[in-house]
Amino acid sequence: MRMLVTGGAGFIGANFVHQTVREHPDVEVTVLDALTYAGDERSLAPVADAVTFVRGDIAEADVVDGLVAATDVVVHFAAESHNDNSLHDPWPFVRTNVLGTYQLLEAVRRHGVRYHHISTDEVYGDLELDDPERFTPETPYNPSSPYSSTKASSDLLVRAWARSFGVQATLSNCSNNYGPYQHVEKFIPRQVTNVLDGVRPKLYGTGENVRDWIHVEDHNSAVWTILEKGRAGETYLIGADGEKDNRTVVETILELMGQEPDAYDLVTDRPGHDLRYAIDATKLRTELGWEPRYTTFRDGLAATVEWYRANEAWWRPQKDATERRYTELGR
Ligand code: NAD
Ligand code: TDX
Repeated sequence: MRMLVTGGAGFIGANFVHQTVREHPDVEVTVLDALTYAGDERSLAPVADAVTFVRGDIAEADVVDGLVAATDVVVHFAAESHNDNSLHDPWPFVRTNVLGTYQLLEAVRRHGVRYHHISTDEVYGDLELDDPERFTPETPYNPSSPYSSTKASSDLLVRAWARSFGVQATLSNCSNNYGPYQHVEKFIPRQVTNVLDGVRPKLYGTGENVRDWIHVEDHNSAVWTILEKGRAGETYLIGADGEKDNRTVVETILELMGQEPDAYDLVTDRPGHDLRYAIDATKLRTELGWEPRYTTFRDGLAATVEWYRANEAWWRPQKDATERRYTELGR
């Protein structure tokens, strides 16, 4: 099978390519990635001999058409992915997440290619802290930020192309991922690398916001389960029952790194900051038989801390520019 992975030089995409090369050696992988500030070809170095890398933009029809014509399946990870950036400058989010997805959908429609769309639980908006409900595939879309609204827009395009044009598409909406190769702008790597630099972690607002953490390997094993067993036109929610408030996550990082648990600062909150996300993954577990492997957050987090400790050469080039952007935003 020939597989085109968009965004394969980013955090989740690179981990997906590693997992695919390791566990599905019969698959011929081509990565299409624009190498924006968030992409890093070095994340693919351990599998460079096993994959074909193409630097290109998913919003450019010609680039996309040629590659889609030569594949059997597209797994679409490429996106502008950071909420804080989307509040500062939404245009790259509209261009990549909406127009880019449109170009891919038109290409898979023309060439009759199977398509899997990677999305986020943020399309559902947020929950109250004490709400007993979690997100399900039936929860109405209610995105808050430019990032999540462009992801919601792209999901709706996929659903329409599946229904109206018969495109063989599946969708997945996953909760917050953690693990190796995540950009230092994101919450967990930012705090871990701050501590390594002798800087105090920075919690937005009061730190009470809740995210539903899943290890990136579990997200990607779920994507493989959907590729193998999912039904066309269906949406699957991916989550591993990992709800934690941000304060608890920071305290755990501090403790794992030998610091006092209160050695953090509260900083200006993110505008429109979603309070809580929580995924009900019953459909994925019962219909497709998927189970997560990283069920102890503390162990997965400890391994992630060690990865950042051992791989400073990977993250160091991004760190100063990232913190300069945060200083401009007052966070
Ligand atoms: P990331 O920012 O680490 O990586 C995105 C990749 O896409 C980068 O390599 C970048 O160079 C590439 N890219 C951006 N614009 C492009 C364009 N126009 N053409 C080609 N390539 C382009 O993001 P991530 O955290 O790995 O997220 C991957 C996907 O998973 C996204 O679709 C995101 O919405 C989704 N998702 C992420 C999370 C999470 O916790 N990180 C959770 C749920 C869903
Ligand atoms: O320095 C920080 N301090 C802080 O308190 C940063 C960077 C974040 N936060 C908070 C904001 C969120 O409540 O931590 C939480 C996680 O923040 P992010 O890592 O920016 O993730 P989030 O906004 O929840 O979105 C992530 O999960 C869903 C990904 O970035 C998205 O791509 C994905 O769709």
